[in-house]
Amino acid sequence: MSDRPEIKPYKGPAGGWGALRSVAVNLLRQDVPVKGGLTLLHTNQPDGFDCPGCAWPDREHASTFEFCENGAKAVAFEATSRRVGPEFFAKHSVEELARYSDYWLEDQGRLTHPMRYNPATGHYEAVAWDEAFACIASKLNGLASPDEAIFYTSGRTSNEAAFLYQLFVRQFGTNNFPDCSNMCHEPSGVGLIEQIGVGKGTVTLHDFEQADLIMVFGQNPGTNHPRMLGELRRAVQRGARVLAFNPLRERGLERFADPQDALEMLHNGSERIASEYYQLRIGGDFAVAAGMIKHVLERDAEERAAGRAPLLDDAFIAEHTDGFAAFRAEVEALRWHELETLSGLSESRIRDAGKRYLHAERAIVCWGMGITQHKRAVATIQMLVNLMLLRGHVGRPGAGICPVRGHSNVQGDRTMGIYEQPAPAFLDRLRDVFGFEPPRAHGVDVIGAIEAMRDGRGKVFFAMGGNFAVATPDSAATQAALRQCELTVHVATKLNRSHLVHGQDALILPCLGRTEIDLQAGGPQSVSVEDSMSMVHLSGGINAPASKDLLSEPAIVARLAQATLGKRSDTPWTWLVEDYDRIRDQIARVFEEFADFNARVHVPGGFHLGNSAGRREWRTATGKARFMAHGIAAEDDPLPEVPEQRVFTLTTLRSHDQYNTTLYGLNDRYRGVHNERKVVFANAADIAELGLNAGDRVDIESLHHDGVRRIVRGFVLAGYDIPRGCIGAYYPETNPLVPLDSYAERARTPTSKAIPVVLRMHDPAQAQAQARDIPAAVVG
Ligand SMILES: Nc1nc2c(c(=O)[nH]1)N[C@H]1C(S)=C(S)[C@@H](COP(=O)(O)OP(=O)(O)OC[C@H]3O[C@@H](n4cnc5c(=O)[nH]c(N)nc54)[C@H](O)[C@@H]3O)O[C@H]1N2
Ligand SMILES: Nc1nc2c(c(=O)[nH]1)N[C@H]1C(S)=C(S)[C@@H](COP(=O)(O)OP(=O)(O)OC[C@H]3O[C@@H](n4cnc5c(=O)[nH]c(N)nc54)[C@H](O)[C@@H]3O)O[C@H]1N2
Ligand SMILES: [Mo]
Repeated sequence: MSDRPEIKPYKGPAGGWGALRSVAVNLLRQDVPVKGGLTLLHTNQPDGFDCPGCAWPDREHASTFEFCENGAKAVAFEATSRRVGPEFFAKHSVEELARYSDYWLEDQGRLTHPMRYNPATGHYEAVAWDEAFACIASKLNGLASPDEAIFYTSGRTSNEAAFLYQLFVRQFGTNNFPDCSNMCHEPSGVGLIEQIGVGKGTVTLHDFEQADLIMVFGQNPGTNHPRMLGELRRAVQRGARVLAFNPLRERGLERFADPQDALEMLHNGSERIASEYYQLRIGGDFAVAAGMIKHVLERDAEERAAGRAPLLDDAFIAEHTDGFAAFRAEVEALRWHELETLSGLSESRIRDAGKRYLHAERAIVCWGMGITQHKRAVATIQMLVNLMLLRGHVGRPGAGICPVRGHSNVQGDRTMGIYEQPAPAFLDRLRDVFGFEPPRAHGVDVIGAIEAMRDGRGKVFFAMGGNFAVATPDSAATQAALRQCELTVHVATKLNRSHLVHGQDALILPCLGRTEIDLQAGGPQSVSVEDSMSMVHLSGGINAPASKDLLSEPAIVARLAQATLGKRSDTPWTWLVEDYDRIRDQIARVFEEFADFNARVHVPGGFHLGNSAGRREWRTATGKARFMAHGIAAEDDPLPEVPEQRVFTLTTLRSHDQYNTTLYGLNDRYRGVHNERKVVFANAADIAELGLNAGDRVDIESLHHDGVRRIVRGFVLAGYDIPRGCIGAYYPETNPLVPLDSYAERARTPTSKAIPVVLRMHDPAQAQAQARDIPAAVVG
C-alpha cells in the first residue's frame, strides 16, 4: 500500500486476517528479534507478563493464549530492537527533536541511559544514576513546601512500584498525585462510590458467561479492548443480546471474526455482535438512560394497574436501596420531546432499548470514554446505575456494573493509594504501619497540577510514565505551564514529547518494561497488577532488558526515596526492592483485602479482590444502594457568537493504530483510514451544507467563553455514519482544542468527548502565519 492518505469504508469484520496481518507488519517494522515474536506467546500466561495493552481481564489467565492484535502491538513496541542512547541525544538537540512528530519520536526505540538536559548545549547528556537521584533530591529538599512538587502516574505502573511511590511521596509530604485516571474513569469512581459504595465494577468474567443482555455505552472494544470482543462474541453465540450505544458506527461493535478461531478464519466467517445499534447524538447518553428508565416505570405502572406482576424488583428496591420516590418523581417530570432532542433518538427507539432491558433476566452495563469525558459524566453514570437498580441487576450472577478501564494497571494504582484525595482511614493506616504523619490536605489532580505549574505554585514535575504534555487538554497552556517548572523528571521506556517540553532542569530516567526480566539482589522479580474486574495477578518479564543501565520502577522509587529522605525515613527502601515479596508484605499490612498477598498472588491466575457492592453490601453514606435523582441540566455558559457558522460537537477518538499518545501507525483500519491522522469524520449532509467536499481540508476552532482562540489546522473531511451536528477526530491531535476549565462536574475529567467547534476551509497561508501558536505535536 502507498503512503498517500486514503479514506474509504471498511467492509470486513473486526479481527480476522486483517488483525494477523497487522501484527506481522508491526513485528517487522519494529525489528523485533525472532525471539521477540515468541515474547507474544508469554502474554497473559501464568509464567509470563501481563499484557501492557489494556485492563480487560484474561480468561483463566492460565489456559489458552489470548490473541489480541493491539496487545501484540504494545508488546512489539516494547520489545523493539531499536535504541535511543546517549549518541542519539548527542546527534539531536532538544530543539531539533521538538520539530519531529510524536510518531517519529516514539518510533526511535527504547531509552537506554539516564539523561540530563544541559542548557549550555541544548542537548540531553548521559548522567550517572546516583547523580540523577542526588539532583532530584536536592531540588525537592530545597522547595519551600513539599506541595510545590507534583507526582504524576500513568496506568502501567505496577502495584509494587505504585505502593512504594505513594509511600515515598507521602513521607516527603504531599498528596499531589495527578494520574491518568483523572482524565479517564474518574467520573466512574466518583459516581459509583457515592451510589453503591465502591468505585469499581461489580462483575467478573463469570458474569459475562451468564448475562443475557450486555449494554455497551461509549466504548469501542474492537480497537481498545479487543479481548472483550471475544467475550461479547461468546455471549452472542449463546443467545445473549448486545446493545451498542454510540454516535459512530464502529466496525468492531458490528462484526467480529475471532483470530483465535481457526475455523471461522478459514471460512472468512464473522459474528454479528450488536443486536441493536443506537446511534445517539454525542452526549445523548443521559437522555437515553433517562428515557429507558421512563419506559420501565411507565410499563411497570401499566402492569400493576392491570393487576399483573410488577416489572420492578420491589423486594430489592425496598431492602437494598433508598431515594426511589424522589428519583421516580424526577424522571416522571422529564418530557419525551426533551429526551428526543438531547439524545437524537426518537421516543420509540429509546423505548425499544427500554423494552430489551425489560426482557433481560441478567443484564450488564459497560461503558468507556464516550460516557466519562463529558460535563455531566457523573450524572450519566448514575443514571445508568439507576436503570440497573430498578430490576436488581447489581450483585447477582450474570448482572452488574462494568466500567471498562483503560491502562493495564490503572485500577491497581488507585487501589495502592495513587489518589490526590486519600481517605483519612487509609492515611491513618499508613501512619500506624510506617510510623510517620502523612499529609492530610488534598493534593492536585491533573487540571490542578497544570494550574499550579502555570501559576508558579508547582515547581517540580515528576512523571511515573505517561506523556503528560500530550495527553492533557489545552496543549498550548499546558505546555507553557510545564516549561515554567524548575525541574521536570520522566521515568519512561520511550522518548516522547513530554521529555522535550521540559523545565529549567530536566531528567529522563529509563526503566524496565513489563516484558523484561527484572533482576534484583533476591533474583528475578515479578510485579502484580489488578485488571478491570479486580483480579490481581503476577507479571514477570522474559526478555533481556533493553539496556544494562535500566532500573525497575520500584528500584527508581526506592533510590529516589533514599536520596531524598535519608535519615528522615526509617523505611528500609533498599531492602524492600531486593525481593518484591517484601513490598507485597507491606501492602498486605496496609490493606485488609490484600491479607496473605504473597500466598494468594503466587497461585496461577492470582485472586479476586472482592467487591462489596457485588455482595450487595453497600458502603455508602446511607448504607444502601442509592437512586440518584438528576434532572436535565441548566444551560451551559453561553458560547461566543459566531455569525453564520454552524456549531458542531466534536468528540475525540482513538484510532486502531495507537495506544493513547503512542502511535503504532497512521492507519485506522476499521474506520477505513490510511496514512492520515488529521481526519474529521462528519455526516455527508453536513459536509454538503458547509459547501465542502469529502477530502477538503478544514481548520477546527473550539468555542469557549474565555476568549482564547484554540485552533487546529488542515484536517481532512471524511464522510462517516455519524449523526448530523456531530463530528469526530483523533486524540491527541485535537487536545489543543479542549479548554482547561471544561471538565466533568465533580470529577474534573476534561470534556474531551464534547467540544463545541466550528469548521472553516483550511487556509494554508494563515496556517503558516500562525504556526508558532500551534504546539509542535499538531504541526508535525
Ligand atoms: N489499542 C488501544 N487500546 C487501548 C487504548 C488505546 O489508545 N489503544 N487506550 C486505553 C485507555 S487508557 C482507555 S481509557 C481505553 C479507552 O477505550 P474507549 O472507551 O473505547 O475509548 P475511545 O476510543 O476514546 O472512545 C470510545 C467510544 O466512544 C464513542 N463516543 C464518543 N462520544 C460519545 C458519546 O457522547 N456517547 C457515546 N455513547 N459514545 C461516544 C466513540 O465513538 C468511541 O467508539 O482503551 C484502552 N485500550
Ligand atoms: N482529547 C482526549 N484526551 C485524552 C483522552 C481522550 O480520549 N481524548 N484520553 C485520556 C485518557 S483515557 C488517558 S488514560 C490519558 C493517557 O495519558 P498517559 O497515561 O499520560 O499517556 P500514554 O500515552 O498512555 O503514555 C505513554 C508513555 O508511557 C511511557 N511508558 C510506556 N510503558 C511504560 C512503563 O512500563 N513504565 C513507564 N515508566 N513508562 C512507560 C512511554 O514513554 C510512553 O511514551 O489521556 C487522556 N487524554
Ligand atoms: Mo484511559
